[in-house]
Amino acid sequence: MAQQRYTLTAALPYTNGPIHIGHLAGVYVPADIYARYLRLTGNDVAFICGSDEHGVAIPMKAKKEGVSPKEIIDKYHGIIKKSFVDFGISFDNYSRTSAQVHHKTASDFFKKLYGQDDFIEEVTEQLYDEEAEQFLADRFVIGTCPNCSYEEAYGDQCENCGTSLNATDLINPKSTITGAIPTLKKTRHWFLPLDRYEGFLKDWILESHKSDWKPNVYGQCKSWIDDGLKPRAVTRDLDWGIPVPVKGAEGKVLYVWFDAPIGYISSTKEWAEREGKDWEPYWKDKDTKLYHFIGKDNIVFHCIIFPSMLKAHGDFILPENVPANEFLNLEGNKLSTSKNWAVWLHEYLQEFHDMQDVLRYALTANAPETKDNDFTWKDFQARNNNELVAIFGNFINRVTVLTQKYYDGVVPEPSEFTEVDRETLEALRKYPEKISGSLDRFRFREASQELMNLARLGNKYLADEEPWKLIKTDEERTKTIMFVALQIAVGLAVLSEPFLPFTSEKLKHILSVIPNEGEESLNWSTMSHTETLLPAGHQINKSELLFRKIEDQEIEAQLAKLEATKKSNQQMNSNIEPQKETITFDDFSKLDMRVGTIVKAEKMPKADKLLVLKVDTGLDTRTIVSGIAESFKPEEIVGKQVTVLVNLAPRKLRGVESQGMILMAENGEGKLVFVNPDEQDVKSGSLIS
Ligand code: B3M
Ligand code: ZN
Repeated sequence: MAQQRYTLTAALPYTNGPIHIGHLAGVYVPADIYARYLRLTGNDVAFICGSDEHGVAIPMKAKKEGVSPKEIIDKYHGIIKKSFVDFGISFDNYSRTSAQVHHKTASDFFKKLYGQDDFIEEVTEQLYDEEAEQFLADRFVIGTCPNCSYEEAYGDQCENCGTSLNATDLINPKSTITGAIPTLKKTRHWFLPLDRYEGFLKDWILESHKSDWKPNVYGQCKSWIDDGLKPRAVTRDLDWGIPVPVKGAEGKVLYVWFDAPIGYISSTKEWAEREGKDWEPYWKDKDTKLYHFIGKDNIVFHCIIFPSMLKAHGDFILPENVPANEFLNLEGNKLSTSKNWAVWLHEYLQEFHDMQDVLRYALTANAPETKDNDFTWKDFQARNNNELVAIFGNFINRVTVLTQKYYDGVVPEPSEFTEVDRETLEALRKYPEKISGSLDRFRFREASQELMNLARLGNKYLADEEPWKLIKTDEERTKTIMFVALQIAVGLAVLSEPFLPFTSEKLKHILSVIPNEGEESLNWSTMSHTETLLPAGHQINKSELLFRKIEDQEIEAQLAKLEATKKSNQQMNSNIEPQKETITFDDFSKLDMRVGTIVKAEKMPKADKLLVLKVDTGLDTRTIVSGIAESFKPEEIVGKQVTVLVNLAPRKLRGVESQGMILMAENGEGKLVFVNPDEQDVKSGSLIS
């Protein structure tokens, strides 16, 4: 099969903290499965990543830890890089955007677009913190998202609906440095006029990728393009980042989301340099297939902004696909670095030593491929005990122990195959294609279950044929059964590599099928048309267990750890928000708050957090859009009495006019609760004063 060249990128993790299971599930395990699979099927693959070391998140972390940004990036670059190695994420190169090669590549990229007049250079009013004497961009400011009403949107993006924002778009912005209300101050920036690329994006995404991009990705792109794209500033008033390489830009750096995706190109250059390869075909050859593996909050940058940059630049290819995953939650709550609500990879390995593949498998089998999904420790234990141990491990253990016991580890010579033997071997030969079929469509959950089905095939074959009984009465038949079972064992060794790299390596060693230097290894493609994967007479090594059972108390210990985290968060959350600036009685008397009754509730299409409510305010029945979809199901709040601010100016949210606001509070677990008259049945319209 002619070699196809692939460039696979995985989102560059910010070096402002360690990585957790959500990163693995959303981005890195699917990317690694795909990279390993492409290599196993004879392709030329550049699997590229690196640390994202610019952006406001880094100096914020540095300030919090009382160290320099450089110390922060060096600390977390090392921790993250090691985590990837520990979990077998097989990057061909893992670079970092503080590297000189990246500063040069990103600066040259900017200068090319600047030289082509692709930017709009403009002095505009930007948010400014008079106390901190600093402009407020990106995570230096939070406020209400104009698109979905999420109240902790950042200055450049709302993590709730993914929309890319200008800081001045935020409603009720607040500095995250001092808490101050920002003022406006003039400053010069360079803008990428995304509106100029609307036509190109409509053709490239909405037309040519209508059928092959995942619906969750295509849908987000379509709604942004349909809503109209606006110019986005690609420079910042910051002292941390890549200096803007043009005159008149002193004190300014490239916006992190301008430079970071260019980090994929820099990392490819660094890799090619080290390997004595030419990097250009991986980014410029029209036959190369470029795939970006990311989480859903990065879709706008990888499908709208970076492709527009690549298009403007003109030398580079565009991504063939961006198979973004949705988010993984942990025990029913959003994973959160700041709330320490996470399973950190380095901690996992301390408690589940050498069990990387168990986590890889559990995260893949339950991956948030089309919708947010929940990681529970119970499911983790079940996937391990009921599948990896009881099916995969049990099958391999029986085959290898019996081969040692009956034949001293030598693969027996089969005699006549029965119909069942032939059907079983025929089924085995179909598995490479079955699993390929799922992987080619980025269906990693499905692919992992096909792999487990192959182990089920082996288990069932042995259970039906019962060689341990036949050995006493029919030695020839037993040899044939063990021969067939060993072929399945080799099939598992080869086909499990993308999903369970450590187990695959161990199993290849047990079966003694690790190729000598220069020898062709058993590979995916040859399997489907090879009669014999393990010839009679081949000597296997001694058997060893591939997986161990996870006991209930290990899971209980993990749940107790999370409970303790929840309690400490509640204590922390109990520190009341600082009081807002004082208002006069006149200001207060302008607020018209009533008791309202929710008479209808439904989800807002394509917005994870929004519900559209019909509320009887006693004055009328009106529509109110509320960001509570994550805390309540529509059907559970109809009839509820709520406090409504009825004289708030109407606002359009996702095209729906919202006439008022439901007052909510956040309980100690970070869940939203209604601010309710204490559950008394109060008449709708009653004034709250
Ligand atoms: N550093 C990761 C994030 O948004 C971001 C990805 C960059 S990929 C070029 O969490
Ligand atoms: Zn939003």
